Amino acid sequence: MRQFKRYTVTSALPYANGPLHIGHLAGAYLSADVYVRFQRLMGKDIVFICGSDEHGAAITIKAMKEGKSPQEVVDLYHTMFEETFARMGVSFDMYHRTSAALHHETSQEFFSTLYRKGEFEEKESEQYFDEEAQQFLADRYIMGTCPKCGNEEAYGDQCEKCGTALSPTELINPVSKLSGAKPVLKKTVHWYLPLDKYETWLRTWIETGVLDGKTTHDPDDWKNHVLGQCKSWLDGGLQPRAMTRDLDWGVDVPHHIKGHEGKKLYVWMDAPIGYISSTKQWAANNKKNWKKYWQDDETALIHFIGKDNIVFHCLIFPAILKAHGDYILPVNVPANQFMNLEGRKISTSRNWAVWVHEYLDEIPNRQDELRYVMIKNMPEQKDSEFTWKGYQDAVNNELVNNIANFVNRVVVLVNKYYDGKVPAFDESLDIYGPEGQMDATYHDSEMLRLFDNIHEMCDCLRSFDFRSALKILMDISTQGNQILQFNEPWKAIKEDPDTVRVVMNLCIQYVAAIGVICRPFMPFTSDKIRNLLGQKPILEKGELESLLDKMAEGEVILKKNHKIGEPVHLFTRIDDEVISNQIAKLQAADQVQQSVESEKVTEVQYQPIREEITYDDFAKLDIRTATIIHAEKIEKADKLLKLTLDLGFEKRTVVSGIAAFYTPEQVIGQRVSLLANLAPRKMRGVESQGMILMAENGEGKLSFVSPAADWQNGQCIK
Ligand code: B3M
Ligand code: ZN
Repeated sequence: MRQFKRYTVTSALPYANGPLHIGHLAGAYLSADVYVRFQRLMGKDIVFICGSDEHGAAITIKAMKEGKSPQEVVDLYHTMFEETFARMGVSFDMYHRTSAALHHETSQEFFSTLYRKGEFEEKESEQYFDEEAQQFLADRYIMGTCPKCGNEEAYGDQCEKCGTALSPTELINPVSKLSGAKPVLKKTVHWYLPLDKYETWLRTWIETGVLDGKTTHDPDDWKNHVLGQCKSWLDGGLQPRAMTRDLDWGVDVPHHIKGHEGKKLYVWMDAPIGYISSTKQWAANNKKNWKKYWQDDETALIHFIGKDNIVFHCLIFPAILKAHGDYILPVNVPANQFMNLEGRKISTSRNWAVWVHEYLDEIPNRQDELRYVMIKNMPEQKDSEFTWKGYQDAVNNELVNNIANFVNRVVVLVNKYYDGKVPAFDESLDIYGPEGQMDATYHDSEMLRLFDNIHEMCDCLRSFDFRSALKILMDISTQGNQILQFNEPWKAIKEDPDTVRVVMNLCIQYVAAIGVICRPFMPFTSDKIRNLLGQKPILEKGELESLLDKMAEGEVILKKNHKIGEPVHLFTRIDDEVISNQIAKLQAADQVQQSVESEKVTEVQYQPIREEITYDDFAKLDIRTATIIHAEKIEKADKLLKLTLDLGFEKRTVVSGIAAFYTPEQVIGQRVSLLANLAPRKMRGVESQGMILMAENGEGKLSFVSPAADWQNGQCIK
């Protein structure tokens, strides 16, 4: 991405209706924080904006469920968000909220401008209405089956399964979330944004980066999955979208507009304007001019979001901004995909999540460990996965064994050999480098390598490739360890103290560099390293830029005789117990959920009885008792398991379509009934010698049909 004079970076405003989980962090917050901290270190003029999204059905439905007022709900979570973000080191310049008066004014002004310019189409239409609750049912107040993918839990505004934007009238079998009633259609008037009319310029802008004949950005800088979603929306044809709702919680339609009574702004109209009102508040607090950050071509506007918000940030909000006329459009929307947890989609309602505030309380003082693991697994291009085992391995094998070990060894040795002072060395000294080649200036060439690597890391950060950037940081630390390992100063100190001076000076420069370049990813660790080196904490005011300038001049980072501090451990190992506690906690939440679900009275569905057969037809089936003694997944077949069955007199291989319901571990030892004289059949290259009988319920779930536990294998079932 080209360089800009200033940057306005936003993270999606989280709905203030429940605590933050790691999926939120991985999506819109850590990514933005890494980017912003980096640009600050490069001396850029940048503002990092966020706040709570306090309107919309997400809030009022939560309030209704808990018997609270919407204001009580948003107050609770807004405070909690502020605290959690701060504890995690997410360094917003402003964290605002959409219930603030400044936001109401700002979004009303915006609406008025569009109204005055004649951008809206005022239309009467029939919309779903809940007669019991006496309320129109837009967005999340109504649920039904998605016409695109068949998901039965699609909302009136969007299907979260396939990402399609919906309107309530498209839902199949709609039901009111308020009363559970079947809604009726009723007439109402709303103001629509005619997205269909903007389609041409939106397509040109998305596909070529050209807006009103001027190039604003390079689409090649955008992530493929983001462009892909935008194009598929455009190809599907854009529809006018109502910007108002019949609700009593939200921003009032400005009162000078005829027919405003009982109407509020659509939450996706007001929430993105929240970025602007948040910037206004920041500017007011810091004596800045907010307009420069939103209305100047030399400002890069960048939205960090999760993939479910792509259409709103790439098409709808840009359309709103352009319709207003005074605003810049985003130069990039580096959306992330989703992070799964232990093999399953994170689910708030099912409590299948790692809640950030609980992590901070239960595994204290390990913010950077979580940041590290999240960034390492950031779902930048595709969905990714968080597992507790992976977390433990990354901390123990990478943070402890690599970075902490390197920094600690260097600090210990500098204290031991040179009384904690950075050693001077003979700059012309010839020593062998790690590759074994003769190198006249070993120190110089290793510093140059460091310099090149830092540059490469910066390029990755600029292009939103945070995983690769983090990898380079770790590689630099690995190189530091290799320098130590290769030269073994602890052995050479007696015979060759001159070489050891070169090596230790070099290593302390590496540590000093790491103290700066780890900052975007692990700010708390940066503070620790700087403290350890007797340096002032980083203020994120161009420190990386000046470090690179210094290195380009061939200067060292820490001057000779600079006094460093005593060694401390940057990271410590995570014990097995911490991990097993967290896994047990997830499993417990899952069990509670399962018992809640089994208590739900679902309407049992019965299949009709099939065509009559004779006893002879039945007698042809040879069904035997058996035990599953081995099970494994079949590659690239997510429904199939390859099983080995013990029939007493022989063993059989059977391929069974039960993988959606059982893991291999769950079925080992399971007693089953096997149709044993079914002709063998090849599935995915494996010959299946029989079929296991399963009971299937109305929801398509499967369960084994088993003989008593003490029954022998290989017996006939008749
Ligand atoms: N609150 C949706 C979400 O949290 C919404 C984002 C608003 S960004 C302007 O996913
Ligand atoms: Zn769908």
